[in-house]
Amino acid sequence: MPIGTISALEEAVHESLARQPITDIHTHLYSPNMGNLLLWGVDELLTYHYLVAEVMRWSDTPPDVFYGWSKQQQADHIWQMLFVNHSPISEAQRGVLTTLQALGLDLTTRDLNAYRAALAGLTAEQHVDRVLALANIAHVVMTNDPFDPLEQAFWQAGHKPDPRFHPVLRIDPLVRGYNQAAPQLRDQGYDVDDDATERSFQGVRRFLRDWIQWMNPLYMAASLPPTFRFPETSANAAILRECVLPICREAGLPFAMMIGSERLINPALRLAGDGLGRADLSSVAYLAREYPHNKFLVTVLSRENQHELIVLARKFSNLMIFGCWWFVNNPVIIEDITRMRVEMLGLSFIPQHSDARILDQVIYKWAHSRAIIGKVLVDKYAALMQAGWRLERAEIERDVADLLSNNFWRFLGRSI
Ligand code: RAT
Ligand code: ZN
Repeated sequence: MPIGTISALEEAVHESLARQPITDIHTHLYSPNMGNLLLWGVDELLTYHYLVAEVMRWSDTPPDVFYGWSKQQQADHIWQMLFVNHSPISEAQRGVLTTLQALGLDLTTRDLNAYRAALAGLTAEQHVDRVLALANIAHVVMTNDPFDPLEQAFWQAGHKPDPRFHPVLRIDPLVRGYNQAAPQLRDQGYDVDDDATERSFQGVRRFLRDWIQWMNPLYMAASLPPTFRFPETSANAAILRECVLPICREAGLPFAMMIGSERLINPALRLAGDGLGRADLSSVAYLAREYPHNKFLVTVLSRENQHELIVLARKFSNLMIFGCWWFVNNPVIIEDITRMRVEMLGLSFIPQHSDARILDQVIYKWAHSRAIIGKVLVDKYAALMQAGWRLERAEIERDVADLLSNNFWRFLGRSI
């Protein structure tokens, strides 16, 4: 039976979005059997680097003093400054409230110790089950760093992640600062030079092949600066051309480029100290055009690049745009970007990823994004109804499944 009224449409869209299990295609979460790498709980939630940046605007405590405190002291300080002394209305602050509320905690008490106590005693596995159920997430895509000794110990011992958690081979050092990465490659037993020589290419290709075998990743990924250019006469570009692109192609893996992050514009803030810049997307066009047998997943950090990226996706089907990344993951910008994407690409994109660093955050990141995606879809379907198009509920469910899960798996060429 076709949908007849706007309120039936609203119900169908919001219910489809709530019921559709999500594939979260970019997170910083880890399988629970990866030990301390997986962060979760109230103190981690409060010390999220987005909130560290925000607390520094009110606090007289210098960053190095703050970072010298225990995690619990840091969380106490952030709670006091951002939640008690001022109303928590920024997106990252509101996210803490959405999360605590969904976990069943009473926000009227504002009793941080009670919130800590309510989660103490849970195992990581129990908390993973609960949080993924609350957020309705079926698949979590990780960010796995082959230069991290903890990750090396896990993967090289042949361990496998929980089947809901999928690896991604993250290779920033190779394409962002190859010359500094070379000694680390030699430490891992790869015979490479500091510069982009034939010996380096061979060593890096062997490194990538080995890690693909150990991890079995869904894709390879790097965060790139606004100054990223390709082609270019630099070691980074040579490694991309001679190693990353051919190995991605050989292994059938997309290369995810997250473009626009400027590392440590305020180094004292550490992880909270990165900024952004507008990227030159003609390099993305070059890659998509000149490497038609490679696939590219792309997201951009600058608001100013969003429209241009959508235009590129219209031109190249080996380019899949995804998510509203980091500084554009705010309601006003998510809505703007999602509307533009729908209007120019229909349903052929991946609207969101959480970028969660703390397990509990997937609750708020997805609750907030689902509401915005729902609002945009209701508007667009309502316009179809007005034009005389008869919409079936099953068609809405199909479209929502494409957005929240299937477009990703189809692009990878894998079935779930
Ligand atoms: O969003 C973030 O937490 C950033 O710090 C980055 O990790 C970014 O998402 C990235 O993947 O580089
Ligand atoms: Zn990220």
